[in-house]
Amino acid sequence: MYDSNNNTTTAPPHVVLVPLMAQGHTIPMLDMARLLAQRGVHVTFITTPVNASRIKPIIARVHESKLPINFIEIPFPCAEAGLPIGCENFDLVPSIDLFVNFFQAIQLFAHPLEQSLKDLVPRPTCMINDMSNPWAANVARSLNIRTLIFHGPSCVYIYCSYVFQQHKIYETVTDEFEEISVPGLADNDDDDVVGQSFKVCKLHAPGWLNAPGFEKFRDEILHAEETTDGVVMNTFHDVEPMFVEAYKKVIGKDVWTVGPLCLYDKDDLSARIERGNKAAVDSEKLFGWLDSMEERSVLYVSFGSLTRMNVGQILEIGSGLEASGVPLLWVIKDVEKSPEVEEWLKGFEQRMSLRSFVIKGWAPQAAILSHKSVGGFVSHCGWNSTLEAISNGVPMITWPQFADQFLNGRLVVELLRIGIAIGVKKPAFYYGKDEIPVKKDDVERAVRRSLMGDGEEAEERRIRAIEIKKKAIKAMEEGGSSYKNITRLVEYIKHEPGKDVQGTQV
Ligand SMILES: *[C@@H]1O[C@H](CO)[C@@H](O)[C@H](O)[C@H]1NC(C)=O
Ligand SMILES: CC(=O)N[C@H]1CO[C@H](CO)[C@@H](O)[C@@H]1O
Ligand SMILES: CC(=O)N[C@H]1CO[C@H](CO)[C@@H](O)[C@@H]1O
Repeated sequence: MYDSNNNTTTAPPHVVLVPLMAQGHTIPMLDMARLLAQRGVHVTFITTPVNASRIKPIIARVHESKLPINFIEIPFPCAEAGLPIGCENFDLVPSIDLFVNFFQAIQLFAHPLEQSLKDLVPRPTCMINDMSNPWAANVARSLNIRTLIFHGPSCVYIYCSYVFQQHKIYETVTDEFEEISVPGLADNDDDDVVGQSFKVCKLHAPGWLNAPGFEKFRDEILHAEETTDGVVMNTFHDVEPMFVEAYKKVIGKDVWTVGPLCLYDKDDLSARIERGNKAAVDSEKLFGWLDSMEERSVLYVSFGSLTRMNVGQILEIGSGLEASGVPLLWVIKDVEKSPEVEEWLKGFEQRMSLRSFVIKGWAPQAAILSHKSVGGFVSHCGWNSTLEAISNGVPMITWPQFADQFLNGRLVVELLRIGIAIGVKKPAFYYGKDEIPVKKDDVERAVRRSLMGDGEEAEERRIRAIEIKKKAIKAMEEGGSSYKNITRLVEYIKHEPGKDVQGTQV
C-alpha cells in the first residue's frame, strides 16, 4: 500500500458501508454512499441478494453515473439461522418470533464479510456500520481499519435511549406512562424551537431492544457505540438542535450530521420514484391523477414498510377518511390485503372514485411527498418518512407504532409544531386481532378540522412546515451544516492516523 520511502499512500480514501438489512436504513446509506463518492471517496457497499435486487434501479444509476461505488453481494445465512430462504430483510420476516433468528443471521455475516474485504484494492481505510451491526466493528478491527457508526433513527431517540440507559432511569420507573424530563438538555437559545424541557415516558422511549431475548445483542450495540471513533447521523442540526448538542456532549466524540439524505434525489423525479422497492402502481397514472388535483389538497396516508394493521383498523381509517371529505392517496400494504379488505375497498373506491387513489403495495413515497398537490401526510413517523415530510414541507398527522416513532412524533407535534397527534398511546408492532386504537371519528376530526382545514392554526402549521423545509434544503446545499459535515467526514476518511508518521497502521 505505501511506497518504500514510507510516504503516505497515494491510493484514494476507501470507505466500506455496512447497512442494516431493512429498507428504511439501506436507502439512506445508499444516499450517503453517493454523496461520499461524489466527494472523491472510493466506496464499497455491502448488500445481500434480495436487497441487491430491490435496489437495482439505484445500482444501475450508480453504474451509469460512474461514481466509484463497488457493490459486494454477500449471501445471507438464512438456513444457518433458521430463517426461511429469501428472508433477507426485516419486512420479509414472516413472524415476530423469528426476529431473534434474523439478528443471529446478521451476526453470521461477519466471516464472509471479512473474507471479502481482506484483499480489496485500494485497501479500505474506514468502515461505517449501521449501529445494529456491532459485530462488524470486530471485522474492522481485524483488518486494522477505523470504524464509525451510522444512526438511521432520529437524534432525539438516540439521545433519550442513551441517557436513560446511562442514568438507569428505567430501573426506578414503575408507571410506564409517567412523564420524565429528559436530562442534560441545554437551555436553548434558539427562538425557533419552543420549550427546552422535553418529557417522555418509558413506553414511548423504550431504549434499544429492551425486550426479553435481546439483552446480549443490546449490550453489544451499546458497547459498539462507546468504542466507536465517531458517529454519522441522518439528521440535520436545525431540526433537532438541542438533541444533537446534548448527544455530542454525552458521547464525547465526533458527531457528523449529514441529512436529510433523502434530499439527494431532490431534483430528479424518476430517481425519486425508484427509491426502495418496485412500486406497485403505474406511475404515469398516479402522477397524472396528482397533477389533476388542486395544490396542497391531497392527504397522503401511509404507515411504512414494517408494521401491519388489522382489518377492523383499516376499515375504521377508510371510513374516517371518507367522512373527512378530503381527497386522498392511501397506501395499503400487500400483507394487509385480506379478502375482507379487498371486498370493502371495492365499495370504497366506487364511492370515492373522484377523490381517491388507492395503492396496494409499495408506493413511490419520496416522489409523492414532493408533489405540489400533496398537503398532508398521515404517517407512522418512521424517521425516514418524517424526514421526507419535513424536506417537502408537508404537515403531518402522527400515528406512531414502535421504536423511535413516538419520539419522532413528539418532535413533530411539540417542538417543530408541524403536526397533530392522532392520539395513540400504546406502542404495538402488530395490533391484536380486535384491537382498534383509533376510531373513525378520530381520523375524521384530525384530518378535516385540524390538518387540512383552513383555520388559523392549520395555516400556521403549514407556514412552519415550509420554514423547516427551507432549512432542510439549506443544510444540504454548499455551505450548509450537513454539507460542511460531509466535507469534514471526507477529511476524516482521508486522514489515516499514525500512517504518515511511521508508515504503519495504529
Ligand atoms: C458538524 O457541523 C456542526 C455545525 O456546523 C459543527 O459544529 C460540528 O463540529 C460538525 N461536526 C464535526 C464532527 O465536524
Ligand atoms: C425474495 C426475493 O426477492 N428474492 C430475489 C432475490 O434476488 C434474486 C436475484 O436478483 C431473485 O432471483 C430472487 O427472486
Ligand atoms: C429515504 C428512504 O429510505 N425512503 C423510504 C422510506 O420508507 C418508505 C416507506 O417504507 C419508502 O417508501 C421510502 O422510499
